Amino acid sequence: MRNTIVLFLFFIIITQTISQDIRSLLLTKLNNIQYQCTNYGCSSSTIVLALNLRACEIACLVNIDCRTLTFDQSNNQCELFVDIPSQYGSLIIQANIITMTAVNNGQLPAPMTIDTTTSTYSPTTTTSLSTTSSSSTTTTTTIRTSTTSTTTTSSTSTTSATTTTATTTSSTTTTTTTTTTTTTMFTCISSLTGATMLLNLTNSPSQSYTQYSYNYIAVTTSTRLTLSFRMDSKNWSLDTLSVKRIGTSTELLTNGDFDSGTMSGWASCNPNNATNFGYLQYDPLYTQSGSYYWKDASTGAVDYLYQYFSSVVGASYTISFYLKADTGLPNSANVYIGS
Ligand SMILES: [Ca+2]
Repeated sequence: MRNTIVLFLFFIIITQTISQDIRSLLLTKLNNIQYQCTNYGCSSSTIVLALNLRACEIACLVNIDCRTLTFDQSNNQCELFVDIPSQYGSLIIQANIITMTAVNNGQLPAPMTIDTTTSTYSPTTTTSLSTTSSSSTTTTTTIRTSTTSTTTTSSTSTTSATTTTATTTSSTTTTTTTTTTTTTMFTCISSLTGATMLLNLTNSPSQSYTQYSYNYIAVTTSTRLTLSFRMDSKNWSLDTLSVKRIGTSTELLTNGDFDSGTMSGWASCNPNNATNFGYLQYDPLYTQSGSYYWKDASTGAVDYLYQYFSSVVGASYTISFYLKADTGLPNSANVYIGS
């Protein structure tokens, strides 16, 4: 009878040993990745201390329910999970953490999205992570980074026979990428909205100083006269501008002939970054009046020259100027009044 009991116990031990021996797990290894349960539906985990990853693997193998493990190389903490990441939880990048998860029937788990929630990874970098399971099957998981705000909350519960400890860890990582598109609107262009075009020359042939004259009825108390030029490789010459209210002799432009030798009264701008844009030129041989004129060889795009003059709403004005063209192409000359 005593021998029978001993034999029976021996049989139980053998059976138990055999059942442990025949359990095998095919694990996918993810370096620097931590599995976290982020769903209250997942089962509680078990934390054990393991000397190394191999010991942690064995601990998982011995634990009949273990299907996922994480091993922290910094403190040898081995955490065993019942679930696999594709069921509950998520994978996050975490240095020194190795996550191994079970491969069922030789099938790799479904591709999983790994959230980057640590600042050690550049949020603008896209990295591909390749992992190899023990059956030499390779799966590639793409780490996707987000430029929007992301919040990751993880919770871990540890339960023992006598005490219950619940630890909830929340971490929030916010990555914000702001793209600012600055559109510079030069006042010399914006004020042209609603202006009246007096002159529009495109690819003009060369011409000597030619006077242009227009009548205009003012609609505002301050009226702007704007001239726009382009001539690649050659130049326009502008001189002797005049604005007078019809019936009077008072010149309303300041320095309309440029012969103060300064830009007094005038403003110019080059919003399109053209080269060889216009400038005040001293050359008595090529002026229409005095010694100075406006020389403009704006290349690649147009530039602008403008001046405001006082006006009376409803009153009529005569605008005149002299314009000379060389033989550069392409070229354009436009004159606007108003606004
Ligand atoms: Ca002049």
